[in-house]
Amino acid sequence: NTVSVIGLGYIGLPTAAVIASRGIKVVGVEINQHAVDTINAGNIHIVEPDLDIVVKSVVSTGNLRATTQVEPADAFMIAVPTPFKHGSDDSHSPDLSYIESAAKAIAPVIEKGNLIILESTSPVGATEKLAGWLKEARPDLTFPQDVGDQADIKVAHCPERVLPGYVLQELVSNDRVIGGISSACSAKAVELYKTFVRGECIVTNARTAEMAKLTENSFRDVNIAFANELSTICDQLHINVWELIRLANRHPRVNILNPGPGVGGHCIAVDPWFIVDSCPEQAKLIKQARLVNDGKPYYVIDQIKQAADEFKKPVIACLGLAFKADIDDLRESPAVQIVEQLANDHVGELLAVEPNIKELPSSLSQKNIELVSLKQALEKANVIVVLVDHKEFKSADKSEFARKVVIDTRGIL
Ligand code: SAJ
Repeated sequence: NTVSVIGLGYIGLPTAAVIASRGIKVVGVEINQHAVDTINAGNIHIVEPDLDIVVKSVVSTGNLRATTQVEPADAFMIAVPTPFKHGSDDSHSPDLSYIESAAKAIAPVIEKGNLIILESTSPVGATEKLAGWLKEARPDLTFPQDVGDQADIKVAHCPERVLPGYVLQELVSNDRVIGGISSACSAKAVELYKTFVRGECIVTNARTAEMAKLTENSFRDVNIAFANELSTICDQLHINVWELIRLANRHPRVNILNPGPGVGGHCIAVDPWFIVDSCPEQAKLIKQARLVNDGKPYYVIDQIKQAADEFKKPVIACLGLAFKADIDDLRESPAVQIVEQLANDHVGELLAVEPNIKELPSSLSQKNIELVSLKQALEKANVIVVLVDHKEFKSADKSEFARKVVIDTRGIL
């Protein structure tokens, strides 16, 4: 049996590597030639703990190979991005063009008996669309949306749910929601996932599986928005929000998440919009939560500006640039958004401390932001802004902070 994984990014590559580590032949298809060459040399082009070791080993045994060309396989797993398109009227509609391209790429090589799985987080209805695109390209084959269980081609949605930083563990240990277009599609998908998933494989239909994934991330977004809103209310009322949340969480049925400088990453700030786009009339709370979380960086920027105004020569140290603790991923990071805006507005001298990277991306270094150690930052700065709760900051000697104006968006103090 061979599995073809379409898209070797943050989800596709670990998935391909884990399946290959079970002795299954995996071919990864990726349009980025540099990524293909890197992987075939046994290296990785993304950052994820231990992934390099697994990839090196499965490439050396020949179980994983990357290519830019689609080839026949028994199963195809599509793990391509599903970003959103910004409308002129503040709308955010899902961009399914990568899924469509993947469908058009594999259509010529699919054969009777093949299983096609959509792993990308998708709006409700996307798996049916995928099946439609395949059918359009291959009128010689039968599809489950027309003939149900008897179809030549099986199609299912199985959303990834792994947490960046813990991908290799969670790929294996998490339960999986598997939504086939017919029950035979689900059954065939379960068979494949059972080869590497230790969690439970729970079967539903494709639309419910799509919505389940969007719901998980929206649940988190709404709950973080609640915490972020509390933090601004507490500032108004001169209450320490961290103490407040600690106290409220002593209630057996209350579990408030942590406020922060905003919500980053590639999922939680995106997926709720897919629900809003599908049902704008109904999804009022979900939309409001997005707006609250997207507004939080601007609130923090205002706080920093006010603090800087107290100094003739403000030197602002921003602790953390990553989108969350203990990772080096700076993409879609509210911390980066804040630092960039401060630079654009010439708020003062800007120092950034990010223990997980060796040099600043050019977009930041061009703006005269300087990457320094925590020690240097504490020596030089008069304003300290905690943007990420990295372990290096949590364990730092806090007496050093006492002589500074501190804005602690993560509550590490
Ligand atoms: N954040 C807070 N306060 C909190 C928790 C998180 O401000 O109490 C912020 C983080 O700092 C970060 C953002 O939210 O900026 C998102 O971080 P996260 O750790 O909540 O989630 P992600 O984006 O790394 O991964 C999520 C996970 N989803 C859920 O936990 C429901 C993961 O399981 C998904 O697979 C992933 O999205 C995805 O790919 O969809």
